[in-house]
Amino acid sequence: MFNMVREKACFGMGCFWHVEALFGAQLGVLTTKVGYSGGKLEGPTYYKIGDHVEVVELAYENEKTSYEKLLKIFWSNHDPTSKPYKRQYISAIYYHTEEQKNLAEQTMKEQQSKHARPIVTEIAPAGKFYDAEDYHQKYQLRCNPKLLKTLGLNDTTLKSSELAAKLNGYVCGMKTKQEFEADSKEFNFTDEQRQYILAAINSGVKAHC
Ligand code: MHO
Repeated sequence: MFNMVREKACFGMGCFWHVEALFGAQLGVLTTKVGYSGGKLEGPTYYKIGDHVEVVELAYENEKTSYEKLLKIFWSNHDPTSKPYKRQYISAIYYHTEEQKNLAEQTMKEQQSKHARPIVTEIAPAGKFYDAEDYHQKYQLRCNPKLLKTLGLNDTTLKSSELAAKLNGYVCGMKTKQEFEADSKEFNFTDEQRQYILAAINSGVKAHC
């Protein structure tokens, strides 16, 4: 049996709540976690983040997506030329392999022609990743306590669950109803869960930061 290749990726694109939802909704992205990386301070927290950056760390399946595809999503969903008022919110790619590094640098060069100002994305090797506090994980999905309960998700499983990553994307409006229907073939939602998710999609509520 062919073993699925699981790879890691790490991106900073400003406030990590909606970034987690954006990537979680993508086909081939298995799990997502928000956290702090890119700095030297040991044990950063949201209120003592030091020189770290808000990032999302994801595990993806190379059969169904690719680093190139993830980079496309990265570049087209934020402004990589903007210099935020805090390092915490910078545009960043923390790579795990030489191949990721090369693709990050190459696509950054290609993207430059789309911008009048220089791209300021920090591209650096992935250092230690510190999980953010539980209340930041799957931030939007957490606002649906009833759904969490029917799915049996708690603080621990919210970080590791593939279903939670997808749902967090759906309830943030990162996918259309049609896309949800197509994706849901992979998951056995109960009718109640389906109704809840569809209601969230129909409400048109988008992720906020
Ligand atoms: N909405 C927050 C940012 C939250 S974030 C996880 C704010 O504007 O302060 O950084």
